[in-house]
Amino acid sequence: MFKKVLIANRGEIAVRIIRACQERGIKTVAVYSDADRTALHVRYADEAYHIGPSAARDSYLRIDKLIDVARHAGADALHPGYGFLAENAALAAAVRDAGLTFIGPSPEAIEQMGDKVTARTTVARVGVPLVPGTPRDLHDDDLLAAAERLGYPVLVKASAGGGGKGMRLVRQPDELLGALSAARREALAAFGNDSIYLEKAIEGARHVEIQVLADSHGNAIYLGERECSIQRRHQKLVEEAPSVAVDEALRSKMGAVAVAAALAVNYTSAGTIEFLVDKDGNFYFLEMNTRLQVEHPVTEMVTGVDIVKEMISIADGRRLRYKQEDIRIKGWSIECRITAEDPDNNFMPSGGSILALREPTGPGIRVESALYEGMEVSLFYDPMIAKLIVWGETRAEAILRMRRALSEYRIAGIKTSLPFHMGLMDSPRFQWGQFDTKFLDSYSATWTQAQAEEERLAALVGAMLAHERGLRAIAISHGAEQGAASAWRRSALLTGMRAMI
Ligand code: MV4
Repeated sequence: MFKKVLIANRGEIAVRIIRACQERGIKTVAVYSDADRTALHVRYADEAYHIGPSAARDSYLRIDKLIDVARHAGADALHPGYGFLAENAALAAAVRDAGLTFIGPSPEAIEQMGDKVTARTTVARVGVPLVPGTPRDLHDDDLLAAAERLGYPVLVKASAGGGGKGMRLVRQPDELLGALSAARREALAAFGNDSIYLEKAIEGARHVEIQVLADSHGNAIYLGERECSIQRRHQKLVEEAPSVAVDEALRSKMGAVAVAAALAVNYTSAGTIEFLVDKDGNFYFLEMNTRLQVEHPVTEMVTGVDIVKEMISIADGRRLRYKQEDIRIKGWSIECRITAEDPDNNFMPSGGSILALREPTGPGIRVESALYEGMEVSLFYDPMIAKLIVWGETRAEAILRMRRALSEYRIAGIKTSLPFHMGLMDSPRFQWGQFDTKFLDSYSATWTQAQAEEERLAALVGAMLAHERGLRAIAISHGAEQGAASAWRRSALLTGMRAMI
C-alpha cells in the first residue's frame, strides 16, 4: 500500500481525500497557493508545500511543481480530486513517468473519453445508446443536411468540450451557419481545437449519471445512479441518489451499459457515465467523467461504499472488494452545494471573511466543508465552499432532514446559497420530484429570499388552518360543542406558529 499520497487540490475535496488516507494509515502531502496559506487542507495534512501565487494557473495547475513536490516529499502516489488537473491526461502521464502512481484512470482512458466524438464512437461499438449525431468536422453543407436529417432543434458541441462548455442550441436551419462559426471560434479559444459536431437536442430530459468502479483486473461494477437535473448554467446545485425517474429495471439496464462503456476503454478507478433520460425512460449516453465527482457522497450514503478509499485500493493494484450483487441501494440521499454566491443578486460571487460559522450535525447529516471562522473566501477559485449531504429512509425524510440541517447552518460575513436551497426544498415541484434540466432556469429567475419567506409563512398558515379544521372535524364527530376549549386551542396554535417563524 502507498506510504504517502500527494493531494493535488484544495478545499473540501482535499480534506475529504486526506481523511480517506488517514483512515488507511497513509501519510498525506498538501500543496497550497498564496491564498490558501492558512487553509484547512494545509492544517490537516502531514506535510504541506507552497506551490505559487493565488491564480490557479500559477499554482494548482502547474504539473511541473506538483511532480517536484511529490518527488521532494517522497510521495508514492498523487490524487487529483476534481476540477483543476483531474481530467488532464498530461498530469496522469507525468505522474507515471516520474515513477509514481496516479490515483485515477490511465492517461489513455482520460484521452479517449476527453474527446467527445472519440468517446461516442468507442462506446457505440459496445452497444451504448447514443443521442443521434454526426461525426466531427463535416463541411457546413453536410452539417446542414445532417441537421435536417436529425431534426431540429440540434446542439452544436465542441469535440474537446464537455460539461456543457461551448454548446449551442439551434432551433431552425437559418441559425445553423452562424452557430457553427461561433461554436468553432469559441472552441478554438477555450480548447485550442475548433473541432465541432452535431447532436439532436433531447428536450425535457433528466440528467442522470451512473457511478462505476473498475479495477486493474478487469472487474467493474456500478453503484447506482445520481439525479443531477437541478443545475444552473451547467453548474449543479443539488444532486440526489437514487433518482425518482429510475426504477430497478432501468437501473440495471443503465448500469450494465455504463459498465460496458468503462470496459470499452479499459477503465480503472472511479468514473461516471452521464446520460439523458427522457419521459419514456429512454436513455442516451452523453459523456464519461474520468474523475471523482463533487456529488460522489450521495452515492456513498445510499451504498455504504467509500469511493475515495476504493480509488486508492484500485490504484494500488488491488481487486474490487465488492461484487455487483453486494451493492444495494438503501434509503435516499440529497446534496446541496453551498456556494459563496448571492442568490438575491443573480448568483453574484461573494467573497469576504467568515465572521461566524455553525455547521449542522445530528442524525443523517454529513458536511463536507473546509470552512472555518476567520477564513477569507477569495474569488480566485470555484465559489463552492461546502457540501451539505443528508441521508433519510425515504426521499421525504431526506428533504425534511435537509430543511432541518439548512436551518441549523450559519455562515456569517458572506452571501451564500443557503436561503436558495431552503426555498428549493420547500418548492412543490422539487418535493414531487417533477423537474428536468430546465427546471432551475425558470425557478431561479423568479426566486427571491423575500418570496421564499412569504411562501414559508403561507405554508405555515395553511398547515395551521388544516390542523384546526381537523380538530373541528374531530370535535364534530365526537359530538362535542364548539366552546371555550377551541378558543384556547386557537391561542395555543397561534403562539406555536409565532415560535416557528
Ligand atoms: C445534451 C442535452 C440535450 N441533448 N445533449 C450538458 C452538459 C453536458 N454533459 C451535456 N449536456 C447536455 N447535452 C443533447 N443532445 C442536454 C444537456 C444538458 C443540459 C442542457 C441545457 C441546460 C441544462 C442541461 C443540464 C444537463 C444536461
